[in-house]
Parts: sequence; C-alpha cells; structure tokens
Amino acid sequence: MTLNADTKIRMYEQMFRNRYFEASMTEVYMEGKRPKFDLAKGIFPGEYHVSAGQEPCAVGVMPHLRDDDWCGTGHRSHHVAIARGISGKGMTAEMLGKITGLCRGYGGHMHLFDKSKNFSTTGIVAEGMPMALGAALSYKMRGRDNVAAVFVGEGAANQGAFHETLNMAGLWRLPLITIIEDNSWGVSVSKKESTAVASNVTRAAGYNMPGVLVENNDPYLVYEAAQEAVDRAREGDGPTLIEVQTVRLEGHFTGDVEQYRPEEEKRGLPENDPIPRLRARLLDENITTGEKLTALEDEVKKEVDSWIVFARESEYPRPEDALITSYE
Ligand SMILES: Cc1ncc(C[n+]2csc(CCOP(=O)(O)OP(=O)(O)O)c2C)c(N)n1
Repeated sequence: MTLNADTKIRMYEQMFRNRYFEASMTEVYMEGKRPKFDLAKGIFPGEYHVSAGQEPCAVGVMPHLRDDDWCGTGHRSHHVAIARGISGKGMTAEMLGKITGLCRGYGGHMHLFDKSKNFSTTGIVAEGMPMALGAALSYKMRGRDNVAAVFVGEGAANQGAFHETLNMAGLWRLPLITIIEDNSWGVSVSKKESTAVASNVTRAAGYNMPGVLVENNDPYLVYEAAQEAVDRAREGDGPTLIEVQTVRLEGHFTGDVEQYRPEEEKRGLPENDPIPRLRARLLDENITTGEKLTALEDEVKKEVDSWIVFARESEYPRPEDALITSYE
C-alpha cells in the first residue's frame, strides 16, 4: 500500500476531527467548573485527558488495520478511537455517562469499548499491553493473519506490564505492534527524570524485535513504519516496537496548570502543532485546495456537533440498567 493522496487527506480529516471534538468537549467539560475549577462539578464526570498534538501517532497506523484486528490504548484515547472509526455518538454519550454510551454510561471517558472494532481503552497505565498480548496470542493459536496494535505513553514503558508483554511477544513471535507515543511527560515527570534510556526503541533488542523510531511527529513516517510492522506481523514474522516522538500540546488533564513545564517549552508548543503543519503540507504537495479543506472541516464540525447534541439529549442509565449483562 502506498501513501496516496486520498489517504493523506483522510489522515488530515481524522486529525482535525479529533482536535475539534476534544476542543468542543473541553467546553462541555468546563460547564459548571468556571471560574473556580472543581473536578466534581458539571455534567462531565471525572478527569478529562486530551490528546491534542498526538494525532499523527494514530492516523498513521490505522490505515493498515482491519476491523477484525485488535486495537487498544489508555487514558489519552480520543485520537486513537476516532482514527479507528468507533461510534462518535457512542463515545460522546459514554463520556457524559449516558445510557446510549459505548458502555451504557458506566465506563466514562477512560473506558471506551467497541466490540464491532475490537477496540478497548483503559485508565490503568500499560494495562492495554497484556490485553493486546492475549489478542495476539489468540490470533497465532488460531492461525489467523490478524494483528494486535496497542498505543501507550512513554511513561507506560517503565511499567512491569510493558516489559512482561514484550518479553512474551518476542519469545512467541506474536503479531503485536506496540506504538509508544513519546510526549516526554508522564503527568508532571519528564522522560529524562524517569527513563534509563534516551529512546525506548533501544529496549526492543532486549525482546528480540525490531525497534523503529519515528521522529518529528510525522504522520507520513508513522504510516511507513506501521506498514512494515503490520506486514511483518501478518506474515508471521513477529512483533515490532515503534516509538513516535510526539507532543502533548495541553496539560496532563484539563485543568492542569502545568507549573512543572518550562515556560520556553510552553511558548514553543504552537509551532509544533501537527495539524497546521499537515494542512500546509497537503497544499504544498498540490494534493488539494484550501477551499476543499475548509469545506471538509465544516462538514466534520457539523458531524461532531451532532454527536454532542445526541449525547446531551440522551438519558442517564436507570439503576436497573446496571443489571444488563449482554453486550449489543
Ligand atoms: C498503574 C497506574 N499507575 C498510575 C496511574 C496514574 N497515571 C495516570 S496517567 C499517568 C501518566 C502516564 O504517562 P504516559 O504513559 O507517558 O502517558 P501520557 O499521560 O503522557 O499520555 C499516571 C501515572 C494509573 N492510571 N495507572
């Protein structure tokens, strides 16, 4: 598969969809939380983590996955969920705790689960790793050419579950693709203060698998790295570890005042935004026009607005709904 114009535009569309969705949901999240931030106020329960800046990690991988492959991630999930194509209405309703949500409103923003896409998220750092390993093992045992792709932060790469998973995947040559989204921060702790190696790809050798570093948050390079990894896994040649140097444009969670982040880094963030960069690149490559992209953006905005209306108008679960055990 070559990275053609349609795929590039689709990647931009998904990046834009995520960004607009998260910005719109930030407004919903902040309802009732201004002027003084109070986590317990408003209609959107719990912490809210946006992935603004990290969109290239997901949109470069997803064109290579099929619906019957497994895909999972952690607490910073919307860009992966949107690129995977899970129900936008179901995701938004889940975030507002409504019965029409992906988990009937009982999971919330960190627990997005869509069986039709084999998609799962978790609030437990690195917990997606053993789940992906299980999926990859089952594919191998059943002789299928499916793959399991899991997205984790560079902070998760210091967890035991990460290393145990890679060891087994390397030993058993499982079709597992691990994508580390290296945004340099685990909450308020910088990678330099927490990690023994400069790049996690060097750890791949310890687990007998290739390690690929993708620099500069470049969605085209993510696409290429993922293509090679997925092809290898489908052919039975085992796992790959990919690390993408990405950027967290916002705080760890919405409401984080980020006293720990150096001012000069904060000031430099806008120029590291991958969305205007990709937009300019598509125009430079003469793949499309500014008017066409604006029309696409307007359509995406309308669609996302409709998700939010749907979620707001949906009902909360009733106590007896907690007893429903079947998954539709
Ligand atoms: C096992 C576990 N330990 C601690 C936490 C609290 N926690 C939530 S997010 C996070 C930092 C994760 O950093 P990273 O993996 O780099 O992901 P990022 O937030 O940068 O996307 C921590 C420590 C948790 N949810 N689970």
